[in-house]
Amino acid sequence: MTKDNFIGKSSAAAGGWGALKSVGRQLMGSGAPVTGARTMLKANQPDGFDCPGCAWGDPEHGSSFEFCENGVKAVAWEATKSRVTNDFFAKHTVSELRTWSDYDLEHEGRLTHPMRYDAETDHYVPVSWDDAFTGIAAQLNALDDPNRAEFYTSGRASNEAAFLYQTFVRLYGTNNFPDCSNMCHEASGVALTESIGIGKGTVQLEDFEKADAIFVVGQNPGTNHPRMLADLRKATERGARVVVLNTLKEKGLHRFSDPQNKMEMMRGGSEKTSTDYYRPRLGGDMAIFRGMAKVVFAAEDAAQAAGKPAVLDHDFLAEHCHGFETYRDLVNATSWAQIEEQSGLSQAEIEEAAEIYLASDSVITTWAMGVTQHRHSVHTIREIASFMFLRGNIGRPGAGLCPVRGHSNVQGDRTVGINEKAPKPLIDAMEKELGVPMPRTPGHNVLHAIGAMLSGEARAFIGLGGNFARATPDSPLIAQALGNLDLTVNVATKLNHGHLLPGKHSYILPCLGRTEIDRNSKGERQIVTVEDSMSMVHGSGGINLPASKELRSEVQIVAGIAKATVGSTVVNWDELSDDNDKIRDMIARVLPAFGNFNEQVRKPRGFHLRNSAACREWNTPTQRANFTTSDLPELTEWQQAQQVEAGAEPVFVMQTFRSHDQYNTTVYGMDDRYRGVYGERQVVFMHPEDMKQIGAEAGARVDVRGCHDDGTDRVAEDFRLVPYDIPRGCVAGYYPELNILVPHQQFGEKSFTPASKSVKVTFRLRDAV
Ligand SMILES: Nc1nc2c(c(=O)[nH]1)N[C@H]1C(S)=C(S)[C@@H](COP(=O)(O)OP(=O)(O)OC[C@H]3O[C@@H](n4cnc5c(=O)[nH]c(N)nc54)[C@H](O)[C@@H]3O)O[C@H]1N2
Ligand SMILES: Nc1nc2c(c(=O)[nH]1)N[C@H]1C(S)=C(S)[C@@H](COP(=O)(O)OP(=O)(O)OC[C@H]3O[C@@H](n4cnc5c(=O)[nH]c(N)nc54)[C@H](O)[C@@H]3O)O[C@H]1N2
Ligand SMILES: [Mo]
Repeated sequence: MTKDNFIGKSSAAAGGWGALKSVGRQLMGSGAPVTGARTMLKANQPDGFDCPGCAWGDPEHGSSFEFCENGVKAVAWEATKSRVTNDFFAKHTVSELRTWSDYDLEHEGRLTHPMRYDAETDHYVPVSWDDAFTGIAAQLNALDDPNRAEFYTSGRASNEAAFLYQTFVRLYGTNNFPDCSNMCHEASGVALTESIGIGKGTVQLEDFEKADAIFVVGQNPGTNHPRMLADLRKATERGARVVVLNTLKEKGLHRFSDPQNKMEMMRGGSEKTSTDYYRPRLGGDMAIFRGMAKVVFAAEDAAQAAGKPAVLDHDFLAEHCHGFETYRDLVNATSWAQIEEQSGLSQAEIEEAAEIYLASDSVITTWAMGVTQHRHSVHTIREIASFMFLRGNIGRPGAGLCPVRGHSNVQGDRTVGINEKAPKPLIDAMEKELGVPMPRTPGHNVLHAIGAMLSGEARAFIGLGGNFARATPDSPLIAQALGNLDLTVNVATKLNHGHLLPGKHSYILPCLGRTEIDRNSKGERQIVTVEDSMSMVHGSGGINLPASKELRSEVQIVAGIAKATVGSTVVNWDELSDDNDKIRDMIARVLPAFGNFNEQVRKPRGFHLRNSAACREWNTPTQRANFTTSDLPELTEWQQAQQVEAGAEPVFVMQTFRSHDQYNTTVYGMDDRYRGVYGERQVVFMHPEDMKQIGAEAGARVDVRGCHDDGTDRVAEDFRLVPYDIPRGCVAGYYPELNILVPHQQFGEKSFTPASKSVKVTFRLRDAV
């Protein structure tokens, strides 16, 4: 496909031959087809490593290799034979590398040696581990206040690395823990804590086999949680209803052809992954759930009037809930006109969806970024929880709330202490364990860290994985801010743009990946642990030889920085980092939910961390499940966009999401097969009528301009328009390219999550070329 012909046919179903072909290409491309295939067979197996692709749960009895195209991509990406050597850094200056694309940088392969930035030559030069640790410690200890350092975590870090990291950072003296979760499921954590007293989902994988209806809201599992498709498909096959709310018609949410099913592959068949599909406007989900609640209340009134059995679960409401009457009044006071306008669905469609809820004894609701990355996300999730309370759809088999997490251990990192809010029970337990005081003042989340960097208050940044520079909103501002720091450190497997914005002192510290064998000083193999979206904790041990002899585990790197910075009087870093069992013993002492951690984690599928809300125990201030007290937003971003004066440039609401060929800021390839876009990522999907309105044809070149009014001109230049079946006034395009348009001042109420699914933009046609 040429650049001028980038719009093509999309696949008929998710999975199938297209997925197998793509897997073949990935394994060949990694330069190691045989090892690659062998490596894949150990993904998500009891004696293998946890797939770094997503946080979907593993089946209890799944002994055979679970097929997942994007899991293969994630593994092949890490298990590549390509290497970034010291010669590579000698050949290219940092300024030159900054002009490379994300794709080109990561395709150079795995980092192999610790590097230090030399400002005079503008090159990264090799450094010994000890010199790197001492250099970092000198900068950290030179700061007049520990709160001037930011300690970022991306969600691939293991429980052991994350726990050690939070121990070090708190001993150093701060709670500045910005992490990827702040840009991801933070709204779920905040909302669920308020509603049910725990910031996690309440269901386990087995519940998907028991649910009568599953509502899948604002997520694209075909690309981002492919193993979920098999569970949705099984549900529709046994007659459960799978109701999708998604702004787009996502391929994987229609049909899935299972590459493990030989008969189906032979006849080119596929099965349904959903039974009912609704397409709201961006940010319209809260209105839908409120509309469905109206229908439930109307059904209850009708049942009572007719002397029929109640529709509401009155026992659950009386015994377990707080604020029911207030919620009912709020729902009754909300007009259908407002619900219809915000959601973009008709009353009849919402009634139809609500009837499915009413006809189902057990309901699960799942959601991801389409729900969490809006201004009113916390309110939307509390609305979802309230709707589920009405019929007691929580804490019983086949029913519950399921935020589907992103990174493979983002949930675990939070459990073991990566939390800028410094939870009191954790700090109390840490103080007891170590016998020294720990900071209790809340630290910085991602947006606060950005603010502190922009104002000059922050002087140091350490990133345990991830790509802070590209994942965050307002990327050009962030780039500038990082470059002004005294110290930047990145612990990473591959080179990315974040490493190319060095502060005065800068280090790249290369670490082992999940797929690699990790041995301690005695040569004993070490395992790490992770927690999935269903609160299952399991072990992960690599099987491949490390990409370079110089690599260290994240645990060893954190311990190295810690020992050099805070010394070993309180914590014996050498001893802990030489035996992950000892770290796990310490975790279990600090967090009793881990019980006999070392024994439990060696069981084939690990163990389940007890979830209070799933046991109908509510750790909220009211000791009950709390109904929401929020009104619908006065105006959603879509409604605000409609309010432009006649004759003015039309304003659109844009969501920034993932293509089928990327992992967050890692771009695997330039295609988005399920959406029919090939060889091009600078695209914006738009309704054909909207294209007519701005005078554009398919493939037209445009500049996209942000509308946030703060004096900063935000322009994404030279994007191509793709006509697409998407609600009018809503557009979509890929992150991270479009992060340039996401204003860091526009964020979720209470969650501080950048509102990257509701960015107001306008379009200018570029001159025809
Ligand atoms: N292969 C692969 N796997 C991944 C990732 C990856 O990049 N690549 N990323 C991982 C991470 S960190 C995460 S957080 C997850 C992300 O998983 P997803 O949440 O599936 O990620 P997005 O691509 O952002 O897709 C958002 C979906 O929500 C829909 N949507 C957007 N706005 C709205 C709205 O207002 N209402 C409704 N109803 N729908 C809306 C979009 O159309 C899209 O289908 O995936 C994880 N897994
Ligand atoms: N506009 C917009 N912005 C978004 C989003 C969006 O939907 N739209 N989504 C947000 C979400 S949900 C998330 S989670 C964030 C993601 O933000 P991050 O987690 O910061 O970003 P990633 O792209 O996942 O990080 C990729 C880098 O991680 C490093 N890496 C990979 N594996 C390992 C490992 O095992 N160890 C270590 N130490 N490093 C490793 C590699 O160097 C790689 O370059 O982005 C957020 N930003
Ligand atoms: Mo995420």
